[in-house]
Amino acid sequence: MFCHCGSPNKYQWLDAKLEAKLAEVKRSSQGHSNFKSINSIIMRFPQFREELKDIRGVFEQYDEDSNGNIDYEELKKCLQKLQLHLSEEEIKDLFHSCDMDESKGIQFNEFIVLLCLIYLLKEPSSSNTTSTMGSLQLEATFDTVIEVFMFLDKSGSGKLNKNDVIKAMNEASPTERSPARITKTRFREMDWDRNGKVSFREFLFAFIHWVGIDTDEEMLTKSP
Ligand SMILES: [Ca+2]
Ligand SMILES: [Ca+2]
Ligand SMILES: [Ca+2]
Repeated sequence: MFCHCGSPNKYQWLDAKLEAKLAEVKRSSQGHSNFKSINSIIMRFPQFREELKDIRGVFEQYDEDSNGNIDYEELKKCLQKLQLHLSEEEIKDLFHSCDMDESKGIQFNEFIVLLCLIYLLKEPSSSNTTSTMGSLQLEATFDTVIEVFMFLDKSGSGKLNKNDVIKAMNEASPTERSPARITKTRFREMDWDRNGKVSFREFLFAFIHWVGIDTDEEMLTKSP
């Protein structure tokens, strides 16, 4: 009761909002995903890696004091610039929910997650000449990441349960079904707070780790 760790309601509004958005995306695309199997996703990892690394430029732009992390004030300015309007409480939640290692603000890998959540939470821009995130390439990358999630979210609920992942793992490759043990391990890797379901946020953290982007990588040269 007095332990805040793994508290299921910690970021309830945020996860609920994201779930609703994802379910909506799934419905509007009628379940269409360009990915037909886990292998087709894995084959794209090198490209994802390059695209996600390009986000570093955006990170540096918002890391005004160049100390290698986005603090709360820097996040506020970032949200202003991207025109995502949230209450003070919501901004705090967003900040802490992306600070997965609970260490001095948002590092690069956490920022990728943060930016993707912002993208999802934002209403689509009313004019189609300007991009909502200031970069069409960035949006295309996030759209593809969301497609990966869509591929895994078989039930279309906006979050993953174990059955979704088992189904996805075995789809289109009946000859080489993943052993249940591996599927379970993958699922546990993603289910950070161990509540039996994988939120989009948890999925993103696991995903960028699989793709090969980690906290301290390339940051080493930055430390004073
Ligand atoms: Ca900073
Ligand atoms: Ca952190
Ligand atoms: Ca979870």
